[in-house]
Amino acid sequence: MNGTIISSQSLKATVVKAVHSQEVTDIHTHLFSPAFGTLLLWGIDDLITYHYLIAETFRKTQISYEQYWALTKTEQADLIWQTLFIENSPISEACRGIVTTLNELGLDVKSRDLQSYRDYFASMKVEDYIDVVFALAQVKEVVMTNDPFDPAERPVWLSEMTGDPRFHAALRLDALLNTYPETGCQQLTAFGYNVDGSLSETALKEIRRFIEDWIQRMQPKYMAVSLPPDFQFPDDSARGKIIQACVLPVSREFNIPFALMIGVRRAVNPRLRLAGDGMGKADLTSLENLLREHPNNRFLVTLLSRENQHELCVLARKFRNLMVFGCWWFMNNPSIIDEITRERIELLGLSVIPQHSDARILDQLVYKWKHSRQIIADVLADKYQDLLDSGWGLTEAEIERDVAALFGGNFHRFVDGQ
Ligand code: RAT
Ligand code: ZN
Repeated sequence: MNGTIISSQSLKATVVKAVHSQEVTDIHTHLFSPAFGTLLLWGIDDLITYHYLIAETFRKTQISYEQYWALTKTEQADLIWQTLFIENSPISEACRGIVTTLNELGLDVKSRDLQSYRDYFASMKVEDYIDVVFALAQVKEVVMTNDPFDPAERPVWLSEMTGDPRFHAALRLDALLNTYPETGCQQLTAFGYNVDGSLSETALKEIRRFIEDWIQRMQPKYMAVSLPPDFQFPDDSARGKIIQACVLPVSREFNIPFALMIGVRRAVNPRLRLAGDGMGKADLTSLENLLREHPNNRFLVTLLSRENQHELCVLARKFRNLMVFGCWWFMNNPSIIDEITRERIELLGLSVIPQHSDARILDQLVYKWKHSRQIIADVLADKYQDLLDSGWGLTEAEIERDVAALFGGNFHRFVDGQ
């Protein structure tokens, strides 16, 4: 063996150091590069009005939905701050995240002085602030969520924008796959594609052309869709047909994986807007069919239901064209991250992408990665300790190699074939 073998006494510190110093590739966020202007959210008022906190505020105030949505963003942030941070202790994961972030930025969280936080952000230029956040969070690069149907985003892609190379694209296909009959067909027609509601051969060819055009334009790391728990495949619906005849062949031809995010029930409470989505347990037979019938396609998968996580690990043992990633949304809480990270590592070893941030607001990278790193380090330290207890020897370089795979290497190998 090359290198000094680590003792049990120094194991934890070695793992913590490796996990905290390894720069991460964040494979799913809702962040944007500065070229997208106001689509890039950052700063205290965006942090406080995160939709996770909006949902929690309604549980603690009497304000009506209508009254809340009529407030300005600053007024909304004032209400949330007063409700969740002043009148109650901010112990939920989303609230704690704000405290961690402000603290890491060097602000005095004991003062609870919202105005002083606002003053700090008012003095920042976003380009500089990106560097501050990436450095604090030890994030090397992020993957955005890019919707070619979004009227705010489209013009930026259609213009000669020059992006920040740390922000990669992901071609999000929800509008194509989930609402084709209702709106997608009409929108594609307006964009100049010769499609129809009955998905004729011509329409399918045109949809392939649409996807190819956007692949060329965005150079995405992967294509992605969020799906309801009752997602079926194969299936005679518009979604099933478009996946079969368009997404899968284009994914193979361009060598771009397809990410499936399964388990969301949109607008369970529409009055909560973005905060109103729910979840459900999925039937993973559909995913199994996809993986078996399409061995030459690669799939990135994350699931919203805790009850599905074990099944997903077993599926990944059967199909190497499946890469399990992240603790998505309602899974992104310490107790569940701890549980499913252990489960994944026990069943799949180091062949997973344990986490993504799902950050919608730039600053969230700081807390989401800090909190997750703590848990991932705990899990790894336990697993390495078990090995040492069995007489195995480990070096610091081996631990660093393993952490590098989890925090970016596995993604790049899966996506870029590196
Ligand atoms: O986590 C979230 O913020 C959700 O609202 C969704 O954006 C989800 O992550 C998604 O990508 O659909
Ligand atoms: Zn997301």
